[in-house]
Amino acid sequence: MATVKDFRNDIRPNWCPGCGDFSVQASIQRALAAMGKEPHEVAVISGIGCSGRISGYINSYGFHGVHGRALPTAQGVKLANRNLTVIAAGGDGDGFGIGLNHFMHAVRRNVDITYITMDNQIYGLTKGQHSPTSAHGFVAKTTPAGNIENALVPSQIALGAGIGFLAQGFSSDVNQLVSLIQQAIEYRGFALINVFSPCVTYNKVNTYDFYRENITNLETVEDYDPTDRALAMQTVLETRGLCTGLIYRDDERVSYQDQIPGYSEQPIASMDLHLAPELFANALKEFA
Ligand SMILES: Cc1ncc(C[n+]2csc(CCOP(=O)(O)OP(=O)(O)O)c2C)c(N)n1
Ligand code: SF4
Repeated sequence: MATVKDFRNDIRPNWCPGCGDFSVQASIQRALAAMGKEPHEVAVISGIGCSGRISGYINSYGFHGVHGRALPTAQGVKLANRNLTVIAAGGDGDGFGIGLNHFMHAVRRNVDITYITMDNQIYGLTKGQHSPTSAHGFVAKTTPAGNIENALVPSQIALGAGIGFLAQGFSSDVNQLVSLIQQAIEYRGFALINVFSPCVTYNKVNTYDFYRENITNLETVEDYDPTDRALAMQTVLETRGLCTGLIYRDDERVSYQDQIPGYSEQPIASMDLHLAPELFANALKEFA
């Protein structure tokens, strides 16, 4: 059986020391090993950004794609090979800026994949511009006098769009994140885990201490019921999205692939798609 070590490769992440993304990488590896997965059973598909590099740092199938486009690729991979555990990953800019349209449609469509966003409320890779999740008033290179736009709150958008599984984690709480990733992978449908993952180099406001002081951990809230959608919405509104744990889960929703008429049990990836010579010759004749 694979261990955490088997999900590691020999590529050293070039993230800054202290970057929250290290914990996300370790949590994914721990969750996969704890679930008894093997590296060849997993595909990690990422967008562009510091966080997007994560697909290269996990020993599994991987695809480091185009900025904002991790989700369409990940959904395609899952539909072509339903036996794979598919994890899409990227930053808040990748997922909720340029990729927001794909996010809304992935929620609506409900293909069985897990999406892990590393939300540092800034563009890290391109060296510190404000992002869609940056707070109003936030000072960045692109907003020297303070951000005049309001922040987009991923949890509110996800619930509003009708998501079936929503959780949030924090890079400082690896045990919680490992458990959330396992639950999200087990969930049969589209699952989002938005992780508060500090950028220690460019964001001096949303630091580890900031999150420690401002996050409400729903696991400590008595009587919180993650199956109650109205309560989930009320909670993300009241906390302005600054809450962690399992926020909402709907086990009644049916996944996309479970509704495709005639969807083959055998993945395309393992079908013998070779064309018999006579069929090929006949096909050529049609163009003669
Ligand atoms: C189509 C396109 N537009 C813009 C860029 C430049 N770009 C690369 S990463 C990025 C944003 C990175 O921020 P985020 O997605 O939040 O990830 P982080 O680096 O913070 O992990 C941008 C704007 C690009 N690579 N491709
Ligand atoms: S710039 Fe920020 S997000 Fe990028 S690796 Fe460094 S700490 Fe992480």
